[in-house]
Amino acid sequence: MVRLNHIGIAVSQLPRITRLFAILGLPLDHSENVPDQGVKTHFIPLPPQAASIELLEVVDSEGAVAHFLKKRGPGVHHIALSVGDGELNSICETLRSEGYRLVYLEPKPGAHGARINFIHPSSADGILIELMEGGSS
Ligand code: CMX
Repeated sequence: MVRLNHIGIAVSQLPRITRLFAILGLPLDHSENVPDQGVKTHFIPLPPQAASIELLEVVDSEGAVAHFLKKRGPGVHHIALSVGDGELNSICETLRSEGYRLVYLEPKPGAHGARINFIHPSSADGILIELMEGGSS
């Protein structure tokens, strides 16, 4: 079963946006470095904790989010969908065989210990879609 996991927002002023969400009753819950992705991720769970808002703070100026911020400025960066355990490889294979462009040849490690890959925005109507398998949230 596929379900929404999080919406990733590229941020340039972390305290400014976390203050806004805190005022709205949505405090930061979990922060984690994901060096492979060039970011520190900060998760704001959404009731009933089925999905999160993920704030993406750049820690690698050569990473994908740094590039996005330079080109487009802060804003919604991607949507993330969780797939069932053991389904990521076959879903990626199906997508490839249907002509969709995936960013990685093989899934990589993401936040919460998940395995991740991305559908390139050029084959998803301008939306970067992260596919996730496993992980603690
Ligand atoms: N959403 C929509 N479009 C995007 C985009 C995004 N997040 N990022 C880039 N694009 C657009 C670019 O603006 C460009 O558009 P134009 O051709 O119209 O100018 C187009 O995609 C192609 O860009 P590109 O030159 O091929 O590649 P980029 O260097 O911009 O990188 C991408 C695009 C998807 C390959 C890169 O962002 C990537 O590798 N993403 C996967 C990793 C990632 O995003 N990690 C951060 C999240 C980590 C996490 O959640 O833990």
